[in-house]
Amino acid sequence: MLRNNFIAGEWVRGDDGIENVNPSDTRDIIDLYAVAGAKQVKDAIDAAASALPAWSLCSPLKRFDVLDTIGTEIISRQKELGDCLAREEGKTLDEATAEAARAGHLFKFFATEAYRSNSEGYESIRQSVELSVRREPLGVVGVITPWNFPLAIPAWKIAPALAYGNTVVFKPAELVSGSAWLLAEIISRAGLPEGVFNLVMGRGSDVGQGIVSSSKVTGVTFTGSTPVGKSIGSTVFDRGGRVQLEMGGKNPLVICGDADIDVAVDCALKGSFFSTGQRCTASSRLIVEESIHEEFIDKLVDRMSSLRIGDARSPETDIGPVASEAQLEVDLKYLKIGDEEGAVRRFGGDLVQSDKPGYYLFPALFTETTNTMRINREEIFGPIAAVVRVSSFDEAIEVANDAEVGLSAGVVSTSPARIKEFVRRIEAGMAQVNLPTAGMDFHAPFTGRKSSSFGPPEKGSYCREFFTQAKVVHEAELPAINAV
Ligand code: UN1
Repeated sequence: MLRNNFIAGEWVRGDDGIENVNPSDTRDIIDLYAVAGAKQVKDAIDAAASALPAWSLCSPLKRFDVLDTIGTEIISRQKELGDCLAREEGKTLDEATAEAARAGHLFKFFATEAYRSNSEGYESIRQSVELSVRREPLGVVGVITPWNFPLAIPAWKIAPALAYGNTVVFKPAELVSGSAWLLAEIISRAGLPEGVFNLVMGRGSDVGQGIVSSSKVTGVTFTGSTPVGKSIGSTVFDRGGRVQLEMGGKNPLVICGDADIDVAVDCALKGSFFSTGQRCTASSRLIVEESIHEEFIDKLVDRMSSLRIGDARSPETDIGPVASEAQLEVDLKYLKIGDEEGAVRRFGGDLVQSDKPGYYLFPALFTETTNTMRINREEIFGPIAAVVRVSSFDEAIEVANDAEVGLSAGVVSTSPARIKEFVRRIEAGMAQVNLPTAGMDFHAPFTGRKSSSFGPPEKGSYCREFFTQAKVVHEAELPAINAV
């Protein structure tokens, strides 16, 4: 069955269709999804622009109701949504169901934020002048999302966009059209006026480009790779629009000599390999102090050897397949680069034989690596981690900060003083203490430093800075005699 785009309140056929393939079993075609042509992208943007004036003025109660309704339905259908997500993206059923629930809670969080986008008053320094800052919606927002969190990331961009009075043109990654379509279908029945929310599926090179380059799209919020983000950023900047970019990570997990070894191994295992390592918050650099280095590696390899790699929807599976053939090629390329750079392939990295044709790769651990190697500098986005041995805590921080990106960073230690120092000195948007570098609370802001992020943080109340624009109003009191 062809799943259509949603434009101006109608489901419309695409110019073309893309088959969505299950990475756990490539014989399984999930469905056929419409690809929007240039005219449909334009129609969606026009519909969002026409719907903007009324939606931006509608009561916060209406916005609350719509977002809360969406959140409730997502939460009540989390198993079904999680099943679709696991089937098309390859994360395990538990991870996928938890992501669906997270998406529902994000809608509910932003439902309440709809009441908080109000103006603020200040005391003027001048007598008889009133000073206020109004929060007005940004306008038409282009939402461009990646394949690795097909429900949560769209939720944390679409929900605040709507809560703060914007209209939306949503372009999901084509690899995960199934989850995006289900989400859009739920949104389409929640009571939004036509044109407030539009779905256009298809490739970044044309559908994404159409959104990014349209002068009617006031702002673009994007999560994905650093090169694509930078290119979107400069296109939107050149035409005077606003961008919010969440891009790559090369997240360090510092294991101090005083760490609880079981906590350290658990954080590394989950942070590096769960969700098949396909998270921009994954721990890809394990920076380990000398005194604990051997013990940490032995125990991590021990835990890795019992990981079960298999069909994402089988209850026995710990790690699902790589999401696509293209991503598997990237992973294999970096495994080769690591071997050629002289890193020791201590464990894993082999293709896993299965009775199903799927993209199964055993998680890999490199040891004896240096921070200058490409495997420690470039984002791989796969189940591959590298250990860098350091001789002191100071050196650990130096290595952790020696990166072009600064998204998430973790420390495992039992020393309150070291933890404090790590949190103070680490150049990252998010610091995780005795926790994996991935996995953030849904109501907290999400942000990175250096090349990881551009623009105001996502999520939490902080994203209001992106989804609204300030208008500063100085108003003189009229002399009593003239006031009507
Ligand atoms: C998380 O680790 O909780 O694309 C979420 C990503 C991030 C989301 C990570 N933007 O991996």
